[in-house]
Amino acid sequence: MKQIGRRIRAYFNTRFGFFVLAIVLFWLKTYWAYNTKFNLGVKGDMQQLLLAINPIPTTILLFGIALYLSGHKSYITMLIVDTLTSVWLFANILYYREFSDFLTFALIKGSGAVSNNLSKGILGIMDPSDWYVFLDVIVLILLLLFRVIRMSTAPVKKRTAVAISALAVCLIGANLSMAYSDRSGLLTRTFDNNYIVKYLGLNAYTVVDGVKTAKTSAAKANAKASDLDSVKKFLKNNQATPNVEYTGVAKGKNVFIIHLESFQQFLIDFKWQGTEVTPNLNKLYHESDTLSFDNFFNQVGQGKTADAEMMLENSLYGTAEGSAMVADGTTNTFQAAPAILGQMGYTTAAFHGDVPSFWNRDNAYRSWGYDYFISKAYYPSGKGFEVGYGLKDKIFMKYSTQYVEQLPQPFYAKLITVTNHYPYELDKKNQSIAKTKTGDKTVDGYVQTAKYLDQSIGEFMAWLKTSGLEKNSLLVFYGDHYGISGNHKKAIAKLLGRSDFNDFDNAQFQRVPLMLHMPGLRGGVNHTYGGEIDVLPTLENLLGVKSSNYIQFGSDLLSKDRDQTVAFRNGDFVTPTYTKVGSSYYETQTGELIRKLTAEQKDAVDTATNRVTTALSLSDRVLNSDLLRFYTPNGFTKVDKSQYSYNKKKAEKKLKEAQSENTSVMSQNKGESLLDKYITDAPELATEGETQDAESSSSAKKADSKKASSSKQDDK
Ligand code: GP9
Ligand code: MN
Repeated sequence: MKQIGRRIRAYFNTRFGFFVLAIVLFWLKTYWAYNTKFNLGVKGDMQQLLLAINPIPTTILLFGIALYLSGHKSYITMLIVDTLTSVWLFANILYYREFSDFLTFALIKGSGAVSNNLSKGILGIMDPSDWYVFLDVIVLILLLLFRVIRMSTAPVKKRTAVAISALAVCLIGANLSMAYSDRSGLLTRTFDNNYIVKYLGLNAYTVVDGVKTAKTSAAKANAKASDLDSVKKFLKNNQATPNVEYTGVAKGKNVFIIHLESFQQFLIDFKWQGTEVTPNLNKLYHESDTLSFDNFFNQVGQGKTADAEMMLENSLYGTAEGSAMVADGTTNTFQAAPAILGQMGYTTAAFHGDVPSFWNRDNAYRSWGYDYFISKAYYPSGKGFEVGYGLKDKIFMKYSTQYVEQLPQPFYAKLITVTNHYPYELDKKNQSIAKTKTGDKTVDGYVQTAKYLDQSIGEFMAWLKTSGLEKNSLLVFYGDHYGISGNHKKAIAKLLGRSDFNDFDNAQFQRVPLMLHMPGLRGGVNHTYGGEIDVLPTLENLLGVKSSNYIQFGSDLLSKDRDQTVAFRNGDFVTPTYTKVGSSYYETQTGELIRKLTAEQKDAVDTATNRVTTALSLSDRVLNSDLLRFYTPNGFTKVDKSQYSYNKKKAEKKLKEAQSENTSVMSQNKGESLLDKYITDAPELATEGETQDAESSSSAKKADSKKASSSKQDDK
């Protein structure tokens, strides 16, 4: 026994032995921190495995630097690297506790929000066990100080050091490919910092973030005010006059933006086995006080939901590189809908039953001027409450109203649903229509989740009536992007009862609903061609806001002189006459492929192409170079991000205080909540007592999410 002990000690007395010990300790403590200090949403065995092993490659690489040095210097370097990486871990633990997200260079560099909020409450948010992350460093120092381990001066061969670094690089590669097999597009789509940490580890995340920041800040540093001139000129030349008949008709009304996840236009009035899939939305679509658009297209790129949000609330396109909410949401200057309306006296709130870090919403929403961001932690949790990316829509809608009713009116509230998201999974109890029978697994569950979403909207609308809110609210419903991608042409053809489905059809299939509903609104189905970029100017006109004051790329959909070229993010387009897909052109009305363009046709498609590419590249320039910082619209005050915090306790306190204004639904109901008037058939809520407070049920949450499917790659 003694001999074994002596051997181990002798091993640790070598430099290589000490190196191994330092790595093992660092690995263990990081894994402990992952599991106890963060909520990374690990699902399935593969993710568990990756979480366990992902600290190893980068730790070997970083600590391995010390092996290139000789004698004491080597040990000291190892300890310095260990300390620095531990400080980084510690800082992230503190930041995460407040923001449920990881620190970014952009935050550290640019925004006052971190320093402001962190330094203020640093002691309050610190937990004594946070300090355990320094234990390994202390243990190593003590072992050396008390000579339990002696520093070895015997050199480590250069060859060995190089081999160790090479091994680390190979391991990083292996880690990355395993991560990609579970989550395609992990680095290109950069959904969520939590994902990168979960799959690749905190240190790898830091490098990814550093590279991203370096790339974006170079473009921003070189930009100047005059770069906006071409943008302003383009917008001026392409401006459409808003429709005066609608100007200000919704002035002062509450605004609800209802984000219908992955909801396509073809679902409207669609029947499966003789039953309407979405009767509630169909009803809204046809109501005389709903303005519905049947040639309205989604225009998202890689950023999908994030692109839709960017267009809807800023009238700027998502960038070619992916989610601009992620790349620019933290640091850029924006003049977004919440800020515009907030400065007109509106209370603004976004609602989403997922973690706030997804698509960097937590930071982007601050830059957009949202007063409140009601995310996952604000909602109750319980067995079966979640599926896929978050809270099930019926539960989400119901519990959103307990905050909606507290918002001082008028308010602007955006509710982002999520159950109708790929891979369209829903438990038996919540299914109320049979799967379609195309034989394509990705496609066949779509009607089930769409129906579920529709029912949640029906329940929500009923509550709006009960609470009296419907009378003084304008509701904007929109589908964010396709649910069934062009990779499923055969199944789509079957679903639509057609013999074939080609690229042209797929371009037309990008239609999503847009419905504006308000009692007294002069409605009807409008056939203008437009897209998500046009929603904000349309809304602004209804609310009596002058869009021409802002840098916005869309135009009022009700305008009589608007250009109806709808740009897709890849440069393709649809106009009422022509559709461009890649290098092919089609007649939009007949779907006929144009084999040889006439001179007139060539002229028309060239004009459209030019318009589309110019708009996209100018919009990209605005975001990539942060050009809005050089322009403050008349009467608009630049958003001060540091003023916003989405901490649950703070938000609830602020809401409570706001009740004295007597303008919220709840205060007008003598301070009584109207939540119990909300009628839902959500089976999860059927037995009282199952509902628990969000924070007290993390174990239930973990158990639940473990059960959930491990593969949630987006359908590309
Ligand atoms: C996640 C949700 C999904 O919070 O909004 O985003 P998507 O995958 O549709 O872009
Ligand atoms: Mn989406």
